[in-house]
Amino acid sequence: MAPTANPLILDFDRSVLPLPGSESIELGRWQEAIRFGCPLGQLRALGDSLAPALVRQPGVVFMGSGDYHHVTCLLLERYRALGRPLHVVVFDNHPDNMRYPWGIHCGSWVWHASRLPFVAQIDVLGITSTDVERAHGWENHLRNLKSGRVRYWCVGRDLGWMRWLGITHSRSFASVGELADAFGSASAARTEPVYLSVDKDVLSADDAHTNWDQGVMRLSEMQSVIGALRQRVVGADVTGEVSVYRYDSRFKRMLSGLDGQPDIAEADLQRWQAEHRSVNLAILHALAQ
Ligand SMILES: [Mn+2]
Repeated sequence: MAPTANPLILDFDRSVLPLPGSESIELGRWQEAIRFGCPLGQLRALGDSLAPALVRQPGVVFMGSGDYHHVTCLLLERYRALGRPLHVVVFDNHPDNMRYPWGIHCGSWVWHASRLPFVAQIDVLGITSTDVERAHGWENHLRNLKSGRVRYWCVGRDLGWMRWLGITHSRSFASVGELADAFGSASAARTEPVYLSVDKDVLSADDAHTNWDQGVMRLSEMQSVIGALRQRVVGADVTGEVSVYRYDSRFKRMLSGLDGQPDIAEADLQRWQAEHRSVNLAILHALAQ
């Protein structure tokens, strides 16, 4: 199983500290083009340049900031050749299934992934963002929610508007514990290979700091859900590190400025990146046990 091979760091933003046995690919020159979002052609160009490095089926792929979460779509392509339907399990505080008219971005990649013919279902676990509530409802892609190909697993959100539209597969729970129990029973009988994608913004600030709207899941809760899926996992990636970047492009500054990311002091940055390294080790441990 590939996830037990050595970790691979796609080093766009110098935020991922080295892990045992990790290899790193320097991608700083791609940062401006790929970070936050890009035209699909640009993502394909990155895919072409990474192809030789991905042939050897690396272990867990670490990509840095959640601003690179759309790179998951490239990594998923490798499982087309499996010839079996893939179950994609995402940990994220946001649905990442939003409308975005300028190509693909970190908040819309789930929609793109749900259109891949070999992806059977995408479960997004741990959402506490109000992106899923009525005021933002129209910003979500609805067809994949209605078909159940994409399912939101939220905590403390009001999904009443979805029922009204006939979306029944997405649910909200009072706690992560209840969510994990329900997801556990829903997936217990499944046998498809799983691709796991973790955005650490799903975690509570007690476990890891992000410079971004973060969730309430505890690391131990995430580890036990991952542990239950472990036997089926054929590939995985992790984002959600803290990193700072100022775009050359005014357009990207405007779009990402809308997301209100605050500045971070250098001392905090180093401390938080070390904290993220322990979380990365915990995720590798949960997959390897
Ligand atoms: Mn994400």
